[in-house]
Amino acid sequence: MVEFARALGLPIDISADGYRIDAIIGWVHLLMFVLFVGWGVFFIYAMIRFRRRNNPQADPQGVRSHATSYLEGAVVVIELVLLFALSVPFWAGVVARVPEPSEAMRVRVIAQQFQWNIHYAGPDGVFGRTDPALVRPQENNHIGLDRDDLFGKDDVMTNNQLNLPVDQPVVVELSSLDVVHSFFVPVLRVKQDAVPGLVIPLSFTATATGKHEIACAQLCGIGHAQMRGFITLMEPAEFERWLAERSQEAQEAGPTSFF
Ligand SMILES: [Cu+2]
Repeated sequence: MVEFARALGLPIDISADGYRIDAIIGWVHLLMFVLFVGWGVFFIYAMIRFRRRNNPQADPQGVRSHATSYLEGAVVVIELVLLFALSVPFWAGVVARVPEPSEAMRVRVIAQQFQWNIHYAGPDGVFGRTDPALVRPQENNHIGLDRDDLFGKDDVMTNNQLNLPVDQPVVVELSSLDVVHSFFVPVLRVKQDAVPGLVIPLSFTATATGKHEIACAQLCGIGHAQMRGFITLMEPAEFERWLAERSQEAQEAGPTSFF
């Protein structure tokens, strides 16, 4: 079923759980195709069978067979199977189950008209304090990170570039500075609205290195189409090196320097 879904033109899947989404997409499309063909054939049959030339007199009693009721019943059963055998277990086991802080790497993604702000805790693993009063777009501090905070000194910030390690669970803590956006990475099969005032976690495990696109999947204003970021998946050692280097640069450049 996964292969069937791919044949429909889905992007490559580099997420540990992505195959389950693809299976749902495959089943839904297959069953909708059967329904489409079935109802189409029935429609044509009814037009020919009950054409006016052969039925000059209307039949007030109408259909006597229960075949269509059974068909409707079968459709309901199939939809219940799709919902309770595929979708609900996936939601409960993957989407709603966010790994504990100890078993996953955490990164903050703060959406904004029209860019993705990324905040890494740095080598100490603790996010520095952020304060709306410290937001300085001209200094590239879009999220108000406090560099004087003990935990904030080694933090790393990037714009529109999310670097992550492969083969380990990642939790993205997603929020928004202004309006509703949606964090969409097709190759990871994740899509989640970013809602002002909420921090919404989403998790995935990437299985292959490479550079892919992050799209905003919620019309968020005049620059929505330009709200495009990139995700680069790296070997864990390479990622650790990158993070340490950027953290070092940030600390050497002093408290007013942001990248
Ligand atoms: Cu947006």
